[in-house]
Amino acid sequence: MLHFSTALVLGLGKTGYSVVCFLVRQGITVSVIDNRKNPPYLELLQSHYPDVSVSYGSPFPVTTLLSAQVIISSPGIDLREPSIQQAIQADIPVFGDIDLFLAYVDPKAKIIAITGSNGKSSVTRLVAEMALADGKDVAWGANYGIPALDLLDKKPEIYVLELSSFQLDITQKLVCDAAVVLNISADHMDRYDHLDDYLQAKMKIYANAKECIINDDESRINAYLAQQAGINTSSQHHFSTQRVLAHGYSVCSKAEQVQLIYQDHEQQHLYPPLSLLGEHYYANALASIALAKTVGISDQAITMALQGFKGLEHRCQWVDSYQQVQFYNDSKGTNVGATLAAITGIAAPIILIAGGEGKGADFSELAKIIINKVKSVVLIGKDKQKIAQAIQQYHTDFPLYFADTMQAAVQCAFSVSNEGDMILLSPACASFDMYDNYMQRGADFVAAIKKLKYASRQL
Ligand code: UMA
Ligand code: ADP
Repeated sequence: MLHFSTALVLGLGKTGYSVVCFLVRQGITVSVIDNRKNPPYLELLQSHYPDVSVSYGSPFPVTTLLSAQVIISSPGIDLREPSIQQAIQADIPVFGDIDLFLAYVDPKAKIIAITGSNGKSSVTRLVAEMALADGKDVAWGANYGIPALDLLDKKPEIYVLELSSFQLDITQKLVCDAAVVLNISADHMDRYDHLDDYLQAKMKIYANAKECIINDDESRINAYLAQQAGINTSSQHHFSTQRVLAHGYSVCSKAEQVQLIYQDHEQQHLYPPLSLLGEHYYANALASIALAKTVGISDQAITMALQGFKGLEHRCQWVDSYQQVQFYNDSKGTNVGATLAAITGIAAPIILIAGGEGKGADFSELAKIIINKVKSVVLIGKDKQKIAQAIQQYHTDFPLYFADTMQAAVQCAFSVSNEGDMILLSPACASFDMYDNYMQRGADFVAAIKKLKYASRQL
């Protein structure tokens, strides 16, 4: 258990506010500092916790940090900031909300931890559905939805936590029952100096996990694990969509139907695949089955959840069709890896709407494969020129269009479409340059499709 009587919280967003609420209830004196003058949870804090002092500082003043007993930092805050580094050098404990969660969670509860570049929320939700189908008390959240500390009140038997690399960066010691790194592709390259630093942050999830679920198809993950002596092989459970594993979770074909299979030398069990678009959902389903089995969820409940899972909104979601053109919303495609998965999963010919805040990404992988299935690209947002340059480097005459709003992008995509085409919003970028979040961006896309249909009815 951590012992302190005062704490300095960095950042007053969702995490910071949940930390304040939790610590005040424990009788700890809390103060908050933010780089923004008007942080998102300021009003709520002032009305519920008027005694908690909030200050503003950009960068965070070293003196404030050095006078703290402990510092609890929000995931969005870059730990490379010099004042934070000075506090760490001065041996002031700097940790995150997940450390607090772990210090206070009932030790009998099972904790499942999920990370990866893509698929975290889908797998978190699917594992939670499996637990629910088994009649278990389950709470899910962290990077997805409810902050971890707010889940403690529910006192469930099982916690399913989606953890971002930022949360893993700041967490000092993550002890959990089962963990997975779903996949690794470049993301948040504005926060990491090298892809290896990002990989290392993600791989921390396995360090103190009782059971490690491993994606055999991911060369970066396997190369990293091969160099580590720390992970006990008897606690490893492998999955692959590329080959049938003699001992593990795989995809197979039975009676001309795709099935998911678990087998070892003693047993074999078949599960139905998810009825969702994209082969990446095979991987998500396999990882979810493996996680669920390690915490004792029954095969029957796993099967029921797989059959009933409809996927999450804004992830490769079919929206509508108009004049034989199909529209897909993949607004949560916020990095190149997710957009590649969407393009692979959706039938050609595709008209792609992409762009936004690129987070320092290299778009060459996207540019290279675009020719295979995509017939034209409509670019929006802050990094539209960067994506255009990447595409033109590989395909000089590729049809590129530019739009300033989602409505204009949808209209443009539709104007160059033919019957049978798929218009896919999968930005490969974050939404913050144009929207509050990816949900707002997806909703704007759906609204733009409605307007397009409505406008033509008015003619
Ligand atoms: N802030 C600073 N300085 C900074 C950055 C932020 O002062 O350099 C302040 C902001 O002014 C704001 C507060 O910190 O007041 C925001 O903190 P935050 O950026 O850590 O965000 P939270 O609102 O606490 O939300 C975080 C996650 N956000 C990030 O990691 C960026 C949420 O994930 C998560 O749901 C929430 O904690 C609860 O656990 C969102 C996200 O975009 C969905 N995550 C990234 C992703 O999925 O790719 C990692
Ligand atoms: P995350 O929480 O990691 O962002 P989500 O489940 O919200 O993951 O999905 C985000 C995006 O990644 C969506 O575009 C989705 O279609 C795509 N995606 C989901 N699972 C995978 C996967 N296993 N591999 C690649 N892309 C994926």
